[in-house]
Amino acid sequence: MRERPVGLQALFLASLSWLLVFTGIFHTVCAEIAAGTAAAGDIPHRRFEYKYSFKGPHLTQSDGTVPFWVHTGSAIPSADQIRITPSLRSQRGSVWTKSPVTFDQWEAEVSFRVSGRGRTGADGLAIWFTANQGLEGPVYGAADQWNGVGIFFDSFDNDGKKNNPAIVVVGNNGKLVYDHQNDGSTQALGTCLRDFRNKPYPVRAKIIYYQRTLTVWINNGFTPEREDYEFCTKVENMIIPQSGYFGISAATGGLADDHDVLSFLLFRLTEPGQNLPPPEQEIPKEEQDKYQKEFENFQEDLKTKKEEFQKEHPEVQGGPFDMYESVSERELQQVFEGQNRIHLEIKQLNRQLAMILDEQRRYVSVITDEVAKRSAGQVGPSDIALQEMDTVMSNQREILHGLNETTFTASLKQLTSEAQGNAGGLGSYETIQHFNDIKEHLHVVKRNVEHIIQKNAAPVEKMKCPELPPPSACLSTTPFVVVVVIQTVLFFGYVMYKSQQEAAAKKFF
Ligand SMILES: [Ca+2]
Ligand SMILES: [Ca+2]
Repeated sequence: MRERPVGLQALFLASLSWLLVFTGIFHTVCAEIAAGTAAAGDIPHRRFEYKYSFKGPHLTQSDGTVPFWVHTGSAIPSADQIRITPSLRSQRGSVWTKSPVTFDQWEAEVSFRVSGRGRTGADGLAIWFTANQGLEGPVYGAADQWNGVGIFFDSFDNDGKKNNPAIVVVGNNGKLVYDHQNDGSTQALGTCLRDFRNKPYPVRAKIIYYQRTLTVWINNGFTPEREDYEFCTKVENMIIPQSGYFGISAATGGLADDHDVLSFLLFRLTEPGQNLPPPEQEIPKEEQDKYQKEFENFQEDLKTKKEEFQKEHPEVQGGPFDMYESVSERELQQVFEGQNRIHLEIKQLNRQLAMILDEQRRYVSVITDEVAKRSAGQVGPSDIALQEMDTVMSNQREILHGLNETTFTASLKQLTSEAQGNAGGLGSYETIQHFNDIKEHLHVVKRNVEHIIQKNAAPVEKMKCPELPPPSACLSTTPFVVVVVIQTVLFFGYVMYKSQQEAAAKKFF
């Protein structure tokens, strides 16, 4: 009969494995179809281009320049941002990539702050992609008649239509002169109203040029979330130069704002199915030498500063870094050892208390049994014994309760004394005191219990002839009462005898 189920099981397993294989194939096919759908969709490959990017916290080199970028006018790079203009009147500044971008689809993420004390500011900030660097000029600090595209963050309402601050996209083939008086509204390819001034967090703009469409997304600086973008505008069928420079410029006028750029990150976009860009080529020898020199300068500087420090502080051995390290290491070591000691002592304490608690519980359970038996089987004679038992019981309960509390108190006291740096002397003394107290209590309890048992043991023998209750007035019931009393006494005697035997068997003394 066992053969058949095994055969059935094998058949079942075989069909299950085939099912799994088919499911696997089905899933693979589905995944491929899904991938195909995705491939046909719009998710481009994205690669970070460090040569067209900058970001803090080490934005500048020792000579104050930004690697791969040039800056002009009022622009001042520092470690974590580039201040394109300070909030002073009639300032113009800009930063531009040193080399032109040679790929035609990209995504730029720009993080900046426009801040000023006035309710309105001026003039604004512009992000550029142009065939040439517009190093100086009247359009937000950059050259007019540009060839390419400018995304303008226009703070000041020149035409008085109460539609500023606004974001405006203006394309130019190199011939158009910017219509400043109308805030470029006659030339705008796309626009959206956004207040980008004086925001708690940096404002972020994401500008994507992909499949001949320029899209602008804005994070309005109310949250620190990086991906919290809102759609601003979209320009379709937009032609921009094959190769060009990225730039950021800003200008102030009669009113002034600080225009600070925190980061510019550029990503090259490649359509799915197209060949991925070749890996980054070696940095040219000239640049390599320059960065090597930069590194050597930095090391030299560090060495000089170390020597100066040692000259000024000859008492410090092994340099400042070694000293700080050793101090922190020592502290850590001390903390570690202290914690370890506390942990061990608490563990030991817990173990001992658990043992005592265990013993206590045993006492209590034995006494409870005894009391239960007595209250069930005894009539009258050992009320006093019962009372004593109750006293012992309540004592026991108190001790148990006390022990439970002691577990925490002792641990706490131990911890406190350790923390106060008493080296555990006081703590251990108190602990010993506690244990002595507990021991004493236990002895008292033990004596009490012994006393009760002895006291009870004696009456059991004597109680073979207990005092009979006063004869009832009703004669007819007398024989009945006598029988009942004799039975009760016999029963009680038996119970006592049994309990003594049990007690002896348990050997808890
Ligand atoms: Ca304006
Ligand atoms: Ca306006």
